[in-house]
Amino acid sequence: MKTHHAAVPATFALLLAAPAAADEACRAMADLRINDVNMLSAVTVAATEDLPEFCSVRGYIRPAINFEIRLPTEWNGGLYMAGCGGFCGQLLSDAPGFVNAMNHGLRRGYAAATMDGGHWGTSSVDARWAHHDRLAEVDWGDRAVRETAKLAQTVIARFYDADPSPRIFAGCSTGGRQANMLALREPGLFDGILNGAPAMNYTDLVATWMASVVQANTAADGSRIIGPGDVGLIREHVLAQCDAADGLEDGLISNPDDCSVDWSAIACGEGTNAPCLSAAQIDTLVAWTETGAVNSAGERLYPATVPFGSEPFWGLWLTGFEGGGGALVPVFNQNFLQFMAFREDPGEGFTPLDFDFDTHPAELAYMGRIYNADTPDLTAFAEAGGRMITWHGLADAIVPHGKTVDFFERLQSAHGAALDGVNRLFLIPGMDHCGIQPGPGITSAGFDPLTALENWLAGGPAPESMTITRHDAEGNVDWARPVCAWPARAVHDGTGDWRDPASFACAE
Ligand SMILES: [Ca+2]
Ligand SMILES: [Ca+2]
Repeated sequence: MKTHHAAVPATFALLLAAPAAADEACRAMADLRINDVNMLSAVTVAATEDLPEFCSVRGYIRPAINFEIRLPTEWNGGLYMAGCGGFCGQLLSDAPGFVNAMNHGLRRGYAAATMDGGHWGTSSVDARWAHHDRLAEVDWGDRAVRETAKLAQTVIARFYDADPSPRIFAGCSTGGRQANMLALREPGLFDGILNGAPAMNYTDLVATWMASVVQANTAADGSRIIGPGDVGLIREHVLAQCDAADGLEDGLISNPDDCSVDWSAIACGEGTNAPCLSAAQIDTLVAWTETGAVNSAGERLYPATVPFGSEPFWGLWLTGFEGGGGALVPVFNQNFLQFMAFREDPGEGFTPLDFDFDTHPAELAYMGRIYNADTPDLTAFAEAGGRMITWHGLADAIVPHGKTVDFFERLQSAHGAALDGVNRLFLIPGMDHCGIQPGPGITSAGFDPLTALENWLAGGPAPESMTITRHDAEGNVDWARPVCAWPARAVHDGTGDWRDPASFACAE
């Protein structure tokens, strides 16, 4: 990619390298007059060990979409925009790592942009901002991303006197929902999209499915049935039954959908002294991992369940931690039901236990039209030349991969083999939601879909595999292997060292 410099008036051309001229070009961005946009500041930020020198442009798109655009002095010609997670609500310009983090692109020389989803919240699981506020809900639904993306492209064109290419969006979880939304509603806005763990049907996932998870783990007296003290036993038992079932004893459950767990060996019986699970706890596990969200007729309301192998991550999502904290799913579910899920907010007082699986799912349709990006039709995105890489951890207990696999099966029915040239799915063994928490698999730091997307956008073939790498606590490579484009899987050759990627090949 070419390197560009900030466009400065001809008078200053001889001073191009001088900091004063670059700073003047930056400060001029604060004076741009753009419809519906209030610029607040534009300042040059000096290079650090972590980041190159950039011009930081901050402001808001009316009424309340706060954004930051970072324009590096040494520009690679592209745009990298990051999505946001959960209910968003904070401008996380310096989010670390790769997930919903614009600096990941800035480090490679992209102009970078991010936004807060169109409202302020105390955290990404706080939805009080949505109480009787349809405009804020529409902004969170898609306008915050779309308008920030358009604004970033305008500001880039003014600053560098060139349009960005390629234009890349990267998001995970809600950021993945935003990725799908862009492909469906604004197919020409980005050339390439990195789509992680997409929460694409927010109403069915965060209202219906999460309510089933919470109800299944709540006893008649309101107490939690499975708590943090039970997870170790469950985890050991699941691993013992599922690790080798994928053909390789490596501490990872690479095909969680192919394993079924018999709980009887750890069920409490008369006179049991060993650690064991009560009948109620086993009922909860069966509801979480097999039954899922169902109505009173037994019909499945969501095509995913808690995957086997996700137990190491249950503290944060499902059960809470020893000593407190965690268990975000009940909080997330309750906030969504109270303030976001229904056309008329039931508000405080409505709890996950009030969710009725026969009547409430149909009442979610109104807000679903605002939030959901679940239509298996990438025709317009393909016609615009779009390329997407979708990735999902196979140990994700809050946005389980089953929905993404179901969506890809529907995409494949709609597009056939042409799907491979537009959107490729990578299912990553042992990975937590968005690769956030360390566990038996890798975190988001252990793979690099951005390079794969860059190569694809530069005219290379659609990616067939990527290498995932696990590092130990000292930072040395523990193991590495290919992860293959769905529906292929990395298959072990039966004899080689499983820590060596050469021992695997992609096969269906
Ligand atoms: Ca509302
Ligand atoms: Ca295994």
